[in-house]
Amino acid sequence: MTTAIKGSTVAAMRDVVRVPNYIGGEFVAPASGRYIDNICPSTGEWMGEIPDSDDRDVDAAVQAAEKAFPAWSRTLASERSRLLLKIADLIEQNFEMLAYFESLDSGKPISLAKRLDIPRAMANFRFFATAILHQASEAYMTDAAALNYTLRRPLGVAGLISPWNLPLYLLTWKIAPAIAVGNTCVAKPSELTPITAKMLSKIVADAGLPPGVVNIVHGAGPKAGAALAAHPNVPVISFTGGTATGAKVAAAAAPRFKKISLELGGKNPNVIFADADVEQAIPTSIQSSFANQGEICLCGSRIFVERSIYKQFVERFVEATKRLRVGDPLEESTDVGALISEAHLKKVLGYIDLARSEGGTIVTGGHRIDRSGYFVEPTVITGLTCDCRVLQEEIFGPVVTITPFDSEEEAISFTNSTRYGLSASVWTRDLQRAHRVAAAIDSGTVWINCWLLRDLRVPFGGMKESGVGREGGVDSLRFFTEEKNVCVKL
Ligand code: TXE
Repeated sequence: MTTAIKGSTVAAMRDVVRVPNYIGGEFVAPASGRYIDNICPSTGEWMGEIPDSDDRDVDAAVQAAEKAFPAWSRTLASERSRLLLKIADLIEQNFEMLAYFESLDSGKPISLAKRLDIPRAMANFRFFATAILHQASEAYMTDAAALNYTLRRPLGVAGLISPWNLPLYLLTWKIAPAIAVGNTCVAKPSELTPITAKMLSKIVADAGLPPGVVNIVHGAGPKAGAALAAHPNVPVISFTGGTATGAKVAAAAAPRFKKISLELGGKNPNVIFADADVEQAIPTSIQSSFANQGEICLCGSRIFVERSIYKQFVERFVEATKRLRVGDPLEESTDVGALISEAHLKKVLGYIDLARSEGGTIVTGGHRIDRSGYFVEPTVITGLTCDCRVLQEEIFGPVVTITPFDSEEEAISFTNSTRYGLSASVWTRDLQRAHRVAAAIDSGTVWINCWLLRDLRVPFGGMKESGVGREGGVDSLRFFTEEKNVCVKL
C-alpha cells in the first residue's frame, strides 16, 4: 500500500481527499456547504479540504449521539469490548495506510508514525476494551448500620477536542475510554490534520459500531470546536491543545458546570546531573528535544546540565543534533520532518529571533531550510537564563536551550520556574537524589533516566497551566463516568 501511495502525486489525491463529517453513521457534507483547505506541511501545497462545520453540524452530531446513547449505555460491557477490539484490529489491518497519511498530513516522519502514533491508536482501543472487563466498585460498611456502594454510570454525549501534533494517537486516547464506559461522543479533530480521523470514521463503521456512538465533526476551532464546548447537551469535555485555547474551552464549559479535562502546553525540563549515564542521556535528550520536530507536549525544551559536565555535554549534544536527518517525512530514514503550518513555522522562527535578541547563542541550527514546506533546522541555544521568554514560553518546535546549574537546589528552582508543569526528565545514578528531586518538581509526570516511557495505566496530565485533571487507566474510566452512592440501611 505504501509504495502505491508513494507513487501518486499530491495533485492526484484531490479527488479522494474531500473529508466529510461522520454523523449518525452517515458521511455528510457540512450544513454551510463550505470547506477549509488542507495544506501539506512538507510541500506547502493544497492537498484536500475539510468541512467548515458550524453549530448546525455540531448540533446534528450531538442529536445523533443522544439518540444512540440509551441503547449503547445499556449494551453489555463484553459487547462494547468486542466492538472496540474490532476497531483496534481494523486499525492494525490499515496500519501502513494510516501511518502514511498521518505523516503526509502532519509532516511527522513516517518512521515515528509507525513506531508511535499508529501503534498507540491500536493500544488505546485494546487497553480500554479490556479495562472495562476488570472494573470493581467500592463498598463501605457503616458499622452494622448501613451498606454504601458506588454506582458509576456514563454521562451521555462526550465532547472530544484534539490537536494536530499526535492526531490519531490523541483522538483515540479520548474516543476509546469515552465509548468503552458507555458514553456516545462527538469528536472534533484538529482542522490541520483531518485525514486519519476520516479514516477512523470508516473503520468505526466497518467494525459495526452502532450509528451515532462515534460522530466526527471537522472544522475550525473557534467555530466547530467552540460550538461543541458550549453545547448544552454535552456534559463532559476532554480537550488537548494550547493553554490559551484551553482557557476558552474552560470558560465555555463553566456556566453549564461541565466536567472537563484539559491537557495543555508544556515547557518541560530535562535535568542532567554530573553522575548521569551520559551515553544514555544524550541520545534520549536528542529524542526528547527533537522528536516530532519538537511538537509533542512532553518534549523537553529546557535542558539543565550540572556545570562540571556542561561543556562536554553541549559539545556532544550539538554533534548529535547535527547528525539528525531533516527532510521528506515520507522517507523512512528521516529523523525530523516538517512543522505543521506556515503560521507555526513563523512562530518558531520568531522565537529563534527572540533568542538572539535576548542575548542567546545559537550553537547549531537557527534557520528555515531552503525548500518548499515548513522545515526548520534542529536548533540548540545556550547563554540564556530562566527568566528569558525563550525559557518561559512554549515554542513547540525543534528548538532547545541548554543552561548550566551548580547545585541540586538550583536545578529544582530552574525546573519550577515556569507557569507550566506537564513533565520532566531527571538523569542521575544517585537513587536517593532521584526520588528527592522527583518529589520536588512541580509536574504531572517525572521520568527518571528515561523519557516518554508511557504505561497507559498511570495518571497523565499537568500541573499549573499545563492542565486540569488526569486521564489514563482508572482516571479515564472515572472521568467519563459519574458516581452515585447508594446507602442501604441494614
Ligand atoms: O492549537 P489549538 P494551535 C500548543 C503549541 C501551539 C499552540 C497553539 O504551543 O503552538 O498550542 O496551537 C481546537 N474552542 N499546543 O492553535 O488551537 C482546534 O480546532 C474549542 C500544545 O494549533 O489549541 C483543535 O482541534 N476548540 C498541544 C484543538 O482545539 C478550539 C497540541 C487544539 O488546537 C477552539 C497543540 C475554541 N475556541 C498545540 N480554538 C498539546 N498540549 O499537545 C481551537 N480549538
